[in-house]
Amino acid sequence: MTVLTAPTAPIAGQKPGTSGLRKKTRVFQQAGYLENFVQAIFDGIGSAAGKTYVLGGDGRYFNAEAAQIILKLAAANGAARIIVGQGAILSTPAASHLIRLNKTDGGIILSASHNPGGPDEDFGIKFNTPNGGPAPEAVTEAIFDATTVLTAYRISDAPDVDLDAIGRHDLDGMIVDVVDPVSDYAALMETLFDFPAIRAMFADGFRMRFDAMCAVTGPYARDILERRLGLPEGSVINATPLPDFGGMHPDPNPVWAKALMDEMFGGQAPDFGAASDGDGDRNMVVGAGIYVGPSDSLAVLAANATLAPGYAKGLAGVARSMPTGAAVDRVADALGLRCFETPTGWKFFGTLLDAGLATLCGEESFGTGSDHIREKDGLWAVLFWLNILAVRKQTVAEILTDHWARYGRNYFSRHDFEAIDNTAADGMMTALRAQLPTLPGTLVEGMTVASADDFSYVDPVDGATSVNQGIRIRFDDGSRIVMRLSGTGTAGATLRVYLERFEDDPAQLALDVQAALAPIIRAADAIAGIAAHTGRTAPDVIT
Ligand code: VG1
Ligand code: CO
Repeated sequence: MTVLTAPTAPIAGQKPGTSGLRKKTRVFQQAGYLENFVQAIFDGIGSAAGKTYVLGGDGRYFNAEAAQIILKLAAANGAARIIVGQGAILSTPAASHLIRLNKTDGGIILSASHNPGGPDEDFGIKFNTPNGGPAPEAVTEAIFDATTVLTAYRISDAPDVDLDAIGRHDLDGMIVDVVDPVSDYAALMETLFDFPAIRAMFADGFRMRFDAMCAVTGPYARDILERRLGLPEGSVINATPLPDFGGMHPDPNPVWAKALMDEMFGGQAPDFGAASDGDGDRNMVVGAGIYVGPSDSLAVLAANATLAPGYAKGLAGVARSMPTGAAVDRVADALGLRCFETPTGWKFFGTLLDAGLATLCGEESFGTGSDHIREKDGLWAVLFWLNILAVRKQTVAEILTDHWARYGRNYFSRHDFEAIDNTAADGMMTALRAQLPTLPGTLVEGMTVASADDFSYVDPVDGATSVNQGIRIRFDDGSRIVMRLSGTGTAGATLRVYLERFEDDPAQLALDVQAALAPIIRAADAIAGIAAHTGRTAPDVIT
């Protein structure tokens, strides 16, 4: 077997976004596209020589082929060892855990997360650093820079490795360890949560539905919920990962997980429902007849954290992304915890977690996690909720109602306008930025603008600065609008509008969310001219 040096030329646009490089699958399948980017990862981080990496993905179309290509590139670049999930499957949180557990030099995760999969849908690739977390901006920039100067990639012409066979394999002198994707992750969960209490609750007849959306969490949820915790078989549905996610859009929100929502709001609703996304790092939790918004979920976990054995000592601090609702800030205030506000994307939590400044982190986009790994973690959040329910012996509705009565309620919603023409979206954001200096003091929809800025972040640990992270408009009653363009889409631009209003009047805690936010929704259009710039009068997705 020989190592080939294949001449290549830079391919434009290989710039990682919020979470890795995401493109249409057919783009990734173009000759040299994946090869170039992976070679750039190795070049961007110095070299792969002698290194150990974790490799796996969410099982979407092209996952298996891409894994074989990456193994051959790694071998030819001199990597010592790759730890691969069986069948090239690893959820993003499980990959993060394996990187940390095995003290590897990082990992490569194949996923476009919540984006649909298939030949005409999306594919993605992400590099995680030795702490198990998504590469910070300095690293993704170095990788991008490397893509722009490539002249060749190195690849082995060895035959494919049998990734279905657990055990040690050899690829041109590089060790390939194929491991069970679930067991180490499940063992970690057992150290964090009160499994006996959850098992007793299930044995008592507690009913739960978990919708794996034909994505990667099926095997994890089956092993942990059904096998280890005794949830009746069949409670986990859509549990086999499929290359096209069975045609589902594996984004766990009320719109895309509609079947679960219908069941949870129907006559025979289970006590608890949950869903996860393509790569297993997002979660949606639902009680019988009540939906838990992600910003509220983070706050409830923070307020009840000490009920879980892994967090019994209390939290060092909490962190949320800037657009996320501020419900957790109120819990942090009450508990005397530091609360950090970071740009969108899990990579910004890494330094805080590594420095021990934050224990729990969360994003409004159905992501919650902790310092147990360096990614958000869907099943972890579900187990955390189960632990709380098992100890408090209350319903989800009771827990949420109690929470709002105690801390007040941050009504929150995100409106997404998808696949907008790029020029129109950029034009709108430019016009909005130009207004920022003159907005304060103006009256919109009966509210006075208190401040308006473009969020810049200076990492409190390493001083790294990130600018243009989202427009924030704050009103004098504490309400807020945030607007930013997505960094994970693959077609046109996606405008995200985040709307928030705080309420602590006991008579106003159970309003319909969109009704509660109506003036703020109108104000967003009045200020930014969304309809005028984009031609869109209503969002495509409301969460
Ligand atoms: C979105 C979410 C962000 C999340 C990111 C990756 O980014 O808003 O909160 O961290 O996806 O999540 P953007 O730039 O499209 O708003 V995942 O589960 O897609 O890795
Ligand atoms: Co994801």
